[in-house]
Amino acid sequence: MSAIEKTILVTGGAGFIGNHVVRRLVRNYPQYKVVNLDALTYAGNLENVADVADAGNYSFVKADITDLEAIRSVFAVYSPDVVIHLAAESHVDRSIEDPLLFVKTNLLGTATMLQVAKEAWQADFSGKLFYHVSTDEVYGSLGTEGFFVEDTPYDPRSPYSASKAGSDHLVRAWGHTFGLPVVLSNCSNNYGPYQFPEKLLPLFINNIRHLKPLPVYGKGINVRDWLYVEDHARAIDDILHKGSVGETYNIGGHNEYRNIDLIHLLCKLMDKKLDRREGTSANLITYVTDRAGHDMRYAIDATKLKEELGWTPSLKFEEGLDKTIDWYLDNEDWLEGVTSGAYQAYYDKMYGGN
Ligand code: NAD
Ligand code: TDX
Repeated sequence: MSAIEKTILVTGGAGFIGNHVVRRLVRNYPQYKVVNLDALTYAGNLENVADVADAGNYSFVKADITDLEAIRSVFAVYSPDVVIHLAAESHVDRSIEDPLLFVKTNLLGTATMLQVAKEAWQADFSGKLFYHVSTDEVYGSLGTEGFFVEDTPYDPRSPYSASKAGSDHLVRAWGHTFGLPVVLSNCSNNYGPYQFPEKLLPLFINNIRHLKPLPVYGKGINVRDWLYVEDHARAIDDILHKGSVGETYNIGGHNEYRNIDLIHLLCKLMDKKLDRREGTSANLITYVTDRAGHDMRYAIDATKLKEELGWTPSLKFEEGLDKTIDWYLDNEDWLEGVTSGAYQAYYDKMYGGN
């Protein structure tokens, strides 16, 4: 194995996006040591990173980002040069059920990570970087026109997006006040393998598999801008290596769908793949009460990332969706594993057991 050039601490590396970031760094950069720090909440699963668990340049540490002493010890043991901070509570519906958990994890957790990084690095900030991974939801909700750019004013509207917006402000404050080298990115909706089946696509794929109702919120006319998760991980890699300290980069695929159109496309593809009569999956569509405060439209303008760092999405949506459906159908054990136990109680509470 080559000598270690730097140590990268990834928080939330056992979650959906984190596992793709960890896998990419471990495989593409043998000269980096990658430390995956995760509390393994319901959303974190070590199976997501099982294929890199034995790599010589990888370690896992179970710790909670809100636990100051635990994070101090992780820094003392591993002396990271870079933090890529993904750990968060990430599901909007859960933030409506339990907002204080989101405030704790996303605000206190981020402040704790920032403070410990500052303590550890302040003697010499050169070569150090705190990279904060955030969301387009901080910008609020769009009408039919326009896109979010990096200086769109913040207007978060759910406890989730407000806690992420607050965490972005904390990161900039540590950068401005203490000189901590920070960089941020705000990405649109991700989809792909290993996403917890509380989010739209894996939930609906799983329900179609089991011929269960597909709960469409409101009229299904809300618009999301979808990006394949590996394209997000590649953007994070580009920003880590080529981005400028103090900057923010928006990441998105210019790939907007109304929920109901996306769901019909999914239903059509799944009927074919499961060899079912056309219309079988669409018959499962059930309109349910809308999400409280449901943002109407998100759409990212990623021109800065394209022009400054040369990043563009690699996959067309139809291709990404096809790969994604195949992955969930080929990984039934994973789906069964994460939907056993507490998942059923969550599902019954949210969707009344349908
Ligand atoms: P996820 O919910 O799948 O994973 C979150 C991970 O963080 C889990 O592994 C969980 O165990 C861990 N975690 C939670 N609380 C923790 C704590 N207190 N201490 C340590 N670890 C903890 O989320 P995701 O979809 O992978 O999102 C990752 C990041 O990207 C989040 O910050 C999210 O806001 C952001 N983001 C997500 C999307 C998306 O579409 N999923 C889009 C843009 C930005
Ligand atoms: O059962 C459902 N029915 C439904 O109609 C679910 C779970 C969702 N929806 C709708 C709500 C949204 O308009 O589908 C859309 C997508 O919903 P989610 O998958 O919950 O994603 P969203 O709320 O858009 O947020 C996601 O993208 C931004 C991630 O969960 C966030 O972590 C990320 O920051």
